[in-house]
Amino acid sequence: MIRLIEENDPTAFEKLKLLYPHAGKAFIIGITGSPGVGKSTLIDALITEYRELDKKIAVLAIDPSSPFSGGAILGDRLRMQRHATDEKVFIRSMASRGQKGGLSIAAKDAVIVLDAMGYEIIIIETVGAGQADFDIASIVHSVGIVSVPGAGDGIQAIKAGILEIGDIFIVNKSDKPDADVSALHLDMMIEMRNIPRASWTPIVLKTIAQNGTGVKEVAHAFLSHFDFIQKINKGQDIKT
Ligand SMILES: Nc1nc2c(ncn2[C@@H]2O[C@H](COP(=O)(O)OP(=O)(O)OP(=O)(O)O)[C@@H](O)[C@H]2O)c(=O)[nH]1
Ligand SMILES: [Mg+2]
Repeated sequence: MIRLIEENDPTAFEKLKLLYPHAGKAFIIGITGSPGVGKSTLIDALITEYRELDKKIAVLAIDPSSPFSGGAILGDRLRMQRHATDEKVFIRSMASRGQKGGLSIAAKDAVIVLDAMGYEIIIIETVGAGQADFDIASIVHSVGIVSVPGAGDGIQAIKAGILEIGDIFIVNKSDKPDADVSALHLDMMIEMRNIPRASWTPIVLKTIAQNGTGVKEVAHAFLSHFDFIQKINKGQDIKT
């Protein structure tokens, strides 16, 4: 089905309509950040955490920049390979086949397929965020922004507009110097966001994805955020 969606196959839409009633249960997480910050390594470690909670989990690695499955995507697969034989783990990459903006729709449709198949957690990895041709925040329940320490204040990597869409901020590679400074700086920037009182306050966490340090906390932070938005949705149901 995902292949049909990717190829814009005319039969995909009819088939999706049949799947749609079976979707709507999954928790969809977006993981985004600059190239090389450790998104795939972090997701690999998150798979381990969620498998420990016996969650069925799918990962879609999105590559908006290249029309073909390039090296980066192969890298993604390699980094998550240890889960390849786990039948409750599904890992796939999607590339844009030229149609700009089409990738968001294709990814949304792929999520419906995975959701209907009973994947309880679906993680979408994408490079960068807020890009015109791939709007991750509109597809997922929770957005995790991955950055690394250093590079000046560590925030330079987080471009304008990204701060607004993040629910969980992850300072990965915190084995490197100045991780605390970067985390603190993020905390300050979030505080300045001037968030309404009743809404979710973003969490900043430090990880060393390579050896799994801090990843359990990230896994639980996402689940807490999902709980939070479900409660809000229920509250809205009661009011209306
Ligand atoms: N020192 C250190 N290196 C890490 C850590 N996590 C990941 N790396 C390394 O950083 C490099 C990039 O990791 P990836 O997981 O491929 O990063 P990515 O963000 O998915 O990269 P793209 O998908 O290409 O944007 C690899 O060499 C990893 O081994 C960490 O916590 N500390
Ligand atoms: Mg990657």
